Amino acid sequence: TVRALDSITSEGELRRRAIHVLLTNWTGTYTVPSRTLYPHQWSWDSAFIAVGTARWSPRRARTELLTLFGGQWIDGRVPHIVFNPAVPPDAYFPGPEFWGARAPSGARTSGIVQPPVHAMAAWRVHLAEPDRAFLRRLYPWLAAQHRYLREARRMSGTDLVSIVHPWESGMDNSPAWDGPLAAVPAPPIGERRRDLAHIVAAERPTDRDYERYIELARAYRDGGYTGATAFVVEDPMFNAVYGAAEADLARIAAVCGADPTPHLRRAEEITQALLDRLWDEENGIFHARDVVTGELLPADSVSGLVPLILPGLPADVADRLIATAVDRFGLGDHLLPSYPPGGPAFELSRYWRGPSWINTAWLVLQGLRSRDPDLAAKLTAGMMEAVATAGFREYFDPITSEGHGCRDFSWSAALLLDVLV
Ligand code: 2M8
Repeated sequence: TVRALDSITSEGELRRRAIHVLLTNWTGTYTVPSRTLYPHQWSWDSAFIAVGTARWSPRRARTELLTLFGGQWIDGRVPHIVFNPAVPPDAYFPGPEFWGARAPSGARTSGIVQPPVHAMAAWRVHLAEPDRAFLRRLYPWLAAQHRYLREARRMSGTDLVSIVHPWESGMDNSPAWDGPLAAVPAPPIGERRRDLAHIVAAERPTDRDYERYIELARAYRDGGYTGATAFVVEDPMFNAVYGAAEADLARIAAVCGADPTPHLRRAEEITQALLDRLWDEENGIFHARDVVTGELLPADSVSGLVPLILPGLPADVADRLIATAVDRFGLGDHLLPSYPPGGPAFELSRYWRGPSWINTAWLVLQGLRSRDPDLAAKLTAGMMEAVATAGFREYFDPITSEGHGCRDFSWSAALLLDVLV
């Protein structure tokens, strides 16, 4: 299948174009996800960007991660946005004035987090060009990031961590959040949305969604960025990434001369807690749990497949997840959608409610490679075909690969570079 691509675009050409996108979006110290829609530094974007950037400039990849951690708070949290002071404050909503937060470095930031893919990224950057001094510098910061999650976010009292805002999941308007969001009040926010200046409304979250996002963020901010909000959820992807990152932290610790065993133990505990609390045996997928009501949330999403990346996931669970990915998400036939095409909430082009995204495909790929190399090759070919057809768009129609969202989107370029190697 990879060969079929020759007729569309050669691998060398794709690589050249991907590097061009990353060069265009590089600011000197980090890479914007998009020049138009997302003009600041985003937390998990930077981790994915570092993975791909390491394939052509390991030095830049190290700078990308070190810059992001320049926005880390005293309590260890890595904010989901580090604002660029050179960008006009109204270029993105909600901007620095809304969040009203500063890191000890002086950087203006948001106050919520995103999936902690950073230790996974740091390890891959090190593999691309071993640099012990880099890992030694980053390791305490990564450890603090994880300590924050462990100490402030184990809100059910188990080994799983909770998110307190849909933006923390990275999958903002996933159908999985429809239930818990319905309970959140939604006062009008006026005309402040900036995203609609760049992208058609049909490809973005709705105004109702935004009203709730702002209400939740306001309440969390007014509580001093601690405690719960009306939205407290244990998400499979967030926790799977957190567990896989602990396993990579163990590798990083070993290189730094620190003790890897606490990280390995935590990776096991997180894996076990995912199985105990989020595995839906009947449906063969992980589902998010609403910590407010205690209920499992019924919507399938690609988030529920990401636990495949956990090294300690039992083989029978992994086999069932792969079967679900094939049967309900069409893995093997087309690029992995964010929500199953046969599901009641499916939308072809609306953001996280159906379209395929390169980052979630890449995460699942990390778990598939050792377990099912043939399917992994098909998924890789699907990723390449999507960008060869549509360019480095933000997301793609899972069936036709038509591109949606912004153009020249950094993680689509970066993760393509990673899989092209
Ligand atoms: C999207 O989220 C931001 C808010 O954080 C937005 O809609 O403005 C999501 O796709 C998120 O996963 C991503 O990190 C961010 C920047 O690419 O955009």
